[in-house]
Amino acid sequence: MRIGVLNGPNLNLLGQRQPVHYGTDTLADIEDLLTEKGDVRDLELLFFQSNDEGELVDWVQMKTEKVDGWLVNAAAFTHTSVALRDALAASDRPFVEVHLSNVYAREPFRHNSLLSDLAVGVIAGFKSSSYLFGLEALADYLEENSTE
Ligand code: CA2
Repeated sequence: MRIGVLNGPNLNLLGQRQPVHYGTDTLADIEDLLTEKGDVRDLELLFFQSNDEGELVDWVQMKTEKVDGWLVNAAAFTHTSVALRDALAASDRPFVEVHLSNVYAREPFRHNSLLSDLAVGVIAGFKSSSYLFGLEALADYLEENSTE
């Protein structure tokens, strides 16, 4: 199975600031952890990060036919992007939404997600482990719902 791992704005700064919310792992560290887990679960992972909403939408459109599902941390676009929501909905591929921080313990504007009602599930608050839990959950979901 192939999974697209989508990371939104400012996540390229991980490891440099705000460790209380986001931990100390860099995005490259997280991608390495996911690759290790992917090898164990026989998953091929495609990674993409952008600070640009249109680039994220383009990537979803471009990779849709190549992936079985998505692991998504849309960062601030979680709370604002109808365009990314529409792109994920149009892709018709299941996705798990992940967040490093516990968004529900933060400012009220972070409590609303434009993606979560479309997601298979949401994992938040476990720093880089949120991605690992999310990948496990998505792989289990895809295996259980495979038509092959
Ligand atoms: O907790 C998460 O994973 C978030 O998706 C992270 C977003 C935030 O807007 C969401 O509400 C929750 C922010 C990512 C910014 O990442 C930074 C990393 C290091 C330094 C500054 C920002």
